[in-house]
Order: sequence, then C-alpha cells, then structure tokens
Amino acid sequence: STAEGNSGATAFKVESPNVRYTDDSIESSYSYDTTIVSRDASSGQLKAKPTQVQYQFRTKTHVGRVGLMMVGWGGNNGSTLTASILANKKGISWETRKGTQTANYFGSLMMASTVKLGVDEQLKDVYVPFNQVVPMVHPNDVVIGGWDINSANIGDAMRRAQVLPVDLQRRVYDDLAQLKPLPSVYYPDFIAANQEERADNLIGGTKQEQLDHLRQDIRNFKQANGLDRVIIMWTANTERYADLLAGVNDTADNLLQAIADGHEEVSPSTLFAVASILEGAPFVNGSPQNTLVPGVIDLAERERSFVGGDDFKSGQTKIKSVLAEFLVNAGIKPLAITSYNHLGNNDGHNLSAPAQFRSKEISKSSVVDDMVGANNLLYKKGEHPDHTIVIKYVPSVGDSKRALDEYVSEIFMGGLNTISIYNTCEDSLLASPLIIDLFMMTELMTRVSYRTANDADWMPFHSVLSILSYMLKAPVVPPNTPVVNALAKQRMAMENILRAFVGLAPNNEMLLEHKAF
Ligand code: NAI
Ligand code: DG6
Repeated sequence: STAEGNSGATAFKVESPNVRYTDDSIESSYSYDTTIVSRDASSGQLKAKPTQVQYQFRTKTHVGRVGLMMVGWGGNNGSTLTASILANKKGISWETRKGTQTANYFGSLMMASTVKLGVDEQLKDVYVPFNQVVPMVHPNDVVIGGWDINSANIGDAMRRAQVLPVDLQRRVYDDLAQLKPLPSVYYPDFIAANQEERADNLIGGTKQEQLDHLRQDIRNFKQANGLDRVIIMWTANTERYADLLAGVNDTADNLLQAIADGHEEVSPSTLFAVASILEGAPFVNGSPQNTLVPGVIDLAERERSFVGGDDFKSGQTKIKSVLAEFLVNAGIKPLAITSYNHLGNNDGHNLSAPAQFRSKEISKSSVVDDMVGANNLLYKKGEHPDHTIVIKYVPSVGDSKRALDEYVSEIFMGGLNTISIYNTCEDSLLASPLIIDLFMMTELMTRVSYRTANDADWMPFHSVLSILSYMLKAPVVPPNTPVVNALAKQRMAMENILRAFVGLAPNNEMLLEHKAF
C-alpha cells in the first residue's frame, strides 16, 4: 500500500482584511518595509529613510500532479532519493543494529523543520511545518523519472551506491528495478575521463537533434504521467567550466545558434537547461559548473521560465556559512579557513580530475564573501581571509565523506582562536533532502505571482530563483543583485517571503510582548 502525501495542505487560515481566499488562490496585500540609505553630499552624514512598497501576492492553491526528472538519476543522489521517497510512500520500516527504523524526511527543511506562526493567547510560540505555510507539493505525491548515461536500473544503481542499509535496499529493490533511466547526452570532454566506462546509455545525433530529443523526453514524461508540471534537476557528474565565449553562449539567440552549429563549448548540462526552458520546465543545477551561462539566463528571462543553481550545499559548506557568519558578526576576524575532505564515491572519483575539481573549488570558495564584505571594521576593502579547499579521492570510505576544517581567527588584543571541526557523514543522505527542498520550493514559485503599483498585470518572480539560495553553495541570482551566503539570512528570506504570500509580517526576534512591564 502507498501513502499519498498531503500536497496543498496548510496549517492555518489568515484572518485579515489584507488576505483573500478564492476558489483557486490566496491573495495578500503586503507592505514591504525597507530602509533606503543615502549620504548627504556636503556633510557626508548618512541618512536612513524608512520606505514602504505595496505588493500584492497571488498563490494558486491547486498543486496538481507534479513530476521530478533528475539528470544523473542512476547516481548516488538520484538512486538514494528515489529509494527514500518510495520507502516513505510505502511507510517502510527496516531492521538495524539498534532496532526498527522507519522512513522519514529528516534533513529536509521543508519536510522536517517548522516556522513560527505567532503566539497564542498565553503568549506561547506556535510553530507550523515549513511546508504548510502555503500549499506545497508533498514528495510522496511526486512522479520521479530521469536520464543517466549509465543504463543500470535504479534498483541496481541503489545497490551500487552503497548508501542505504541493506535491509531497506531489499524491501525497495523490486520496485526500483522497474525504473530505467532514459539515455542521455555524453560529451567526454566535460566530465572526468575515469567516467567513460559508465557511458553506455547515450543519445546519438547532432547537438540540435539531442536538444530536440531531450525536449521530447520531457513532453513524453509529462503526457505519460498526466502531469501538470515537471521540474528538472541536474544531479549528474560535476562538469568542467564551459568557456564563456562572445557569440556562443552570451545571449539566448547565440546559444541556440551555437547548439544548431554543434559548438563544442555547449555542455551537456547547458543543453538540459535549454531543453527545460524551451519546455517551460524549471531547471535547477545541483552541481558546481557554470551551466547557467549568460545565454541560458537570457533565454529563461525571455521564455519566463525558471532556473536555479549552483551546487547542493550539504555539509561542510553549510557549517561554514553558519560559522563564518557567527565569527564575523561576533566581531571576530577569521584569518584562515582551511577545508579538507576526502570521499570514495563516484562523485569523488570524478572530482579527482583537475578540471572537475576546479569547478567544485570555485563553488566552495565563494561562501564567506558576503559576510566578510559586511564588516568593514574587521576587513579593509579587498581584504579576505585565506581560504583553501582540498578534496581527495579515497575509495575505501565510499559515500561516507570526511570533512576536516580549521578556522583560525584573530580575537581581542591580537590573540588567536583556532576552531577545528571533523565531520563524517553519508554524503548522499545529506544531499537527497536538498533535492526535495529545491524541488518543493521551485514548484511553489511556478504558482506564485505578484503585482506592485507599477505593474499593470500579475507578474511571475524573476526567472533566476535566488529564493533557493539556502540549499545551494554558490547561489545564482538575477543579474546585478546581491548574493547572500549566510545560512540564517537565507532561511529567513524563505520563511518571510512565504509569510508575505499569506499577508503575515516577517518573523523577528524582538519579543516585545515579553519585554514590557
Ligand atoms: P554520482 O557520480 O553518484 O552520480 C552522477 C550520475 O550522473 C552518474 O550515475 C553518472 O552516470 C551520471 N551522469 C554523468 N553525466 C551525465 C549526463 N551528461 N547525463 C546524465 N547522466 C549523467 O554523484 P552523486 O554523488 O549522485 O552527486 C551528483 C552531483 O551532485 C555531483 O556533481 C556532485 O558534485 C553534486 N553534489 C553532491 C553532493 C552530495 O553531498 N552528495 C553535494 C553537492 C553537490
Ligand atoms: C567532496 O567535496 C564532494 C563534493 O561533491 C561535496 O561532497 C559536496 O559538494 C558537498 O559539499 P559541502 O561542502 O556542501 O559539504
């Protein structure tokens, strides 16, 4: 038997003249309060001016049938996620050394964390599940499919990954063995040479034919499963960076022409992004390479389709985006952050090649920039802590990644403070819930529109979904907008934007009701 998820369920109704529930939507009127800062030209004095912008938000409440297509479905993340969702759907339990374990969604922000809704009459906090502030899709209700350059069925892929406990594998194997990844696009130059023997499930033809093939795959999947929407997620191998070339991948038209011409700098991941955009399917890049070249962003904006990226932010980097923020905001000056990790899964094998490692090094390196830039008392303009990233492939540890980090900071009166962290964890058990969160949040954004006094009509949010930043190491943001890496800020943005959709003020920690006489 299978348990349907409660897609679309919300934990409360808002009673406010600013919120309207219709048959198919929730509409809110919302005052967005910000502070505009300017500097007086003659005195140099800073001036802060409270400013309000009136927004209306409309969230369609009918979630419908939703599909997730993963590129790299047969990998550790893809197979782990598919097996885990099936186990949740079927309410499967399995035996471990410590007793019986039941499937859950721990590690998913949407499925296993809460948001403060408000306070009750006794001024006690009331919390609700993150996924029940506005109607969201439930992972149990999602239809999963995808592509892989390797032909292994998802049951065998799960066994190969060596991530999930054997007793659980036994219980889901037969179902998963029925699932076969679609053939995919393989350009050997973009991933490590050591991946070649996996490549036995390929789409032939020219780049243009391959693009058309991928588009048809998306249409077929949608039609065969009666889906309202499909979201495409790149969880395939890390590619090398593509060269950014004028006339090739700089604009939408040039990129489409480059594909028609079979240009060699169009990567497989970029081809998937283009196919998704042209099919109106949101595309999220879970790996570090520069899939979302300017031509992709231009195309997404033109087609009013959604893209997000880059690189799932799972363990080491997530801690970094918390710890660095804590240190800098405490007035402590990180001087050196040195991060080693070693792992033995296929991701680690691929990353042992220099060009693929370089993509990962870039995405892991940028994560403290905004925190450092925010404190000009500690850091002079242009000054930055040393930040070193090392990744080594150690086959015997498998998916159980080891991450070692040293933070050396300058404290009071020139003293030094050294913090050392050692983290061991199954990498794919950290990453799989992120795919769920990215998927759920992206799906929601396909149903939300807004309007300000300047807009004649309801507008979708910008094509580049910066709201996904919490789940991503190197968030791609709309052109000329700030990148936020600090984890608490990223979560706050998501939480408060969802609250705005239902006309609720942002959460803050003032607790004035507890501070007055
Ligand atoms: P994996 O190596 O187990 O899986 C990747 C899969 O992609 C393989 O099955 C491979 O055959 C397939 N593949 C390669 N090129 C393809 C193409 N062009 N089309 C379709 N399939 C293709 O790797 P894993 O552990 O699942 O990670 C996937 C990606 O996610 C990697 O790029 C990794 O760097 C990234 N990532 C993983 C995190 C984690 O904690 N596991 C966190 C952050 C990012
Ligand atoms: C080793 O760095 C392999 C990588 O794929 C990472 O496991 C992955 O990017 C997660 O990194 P982090 O820093 O978020 O734990």
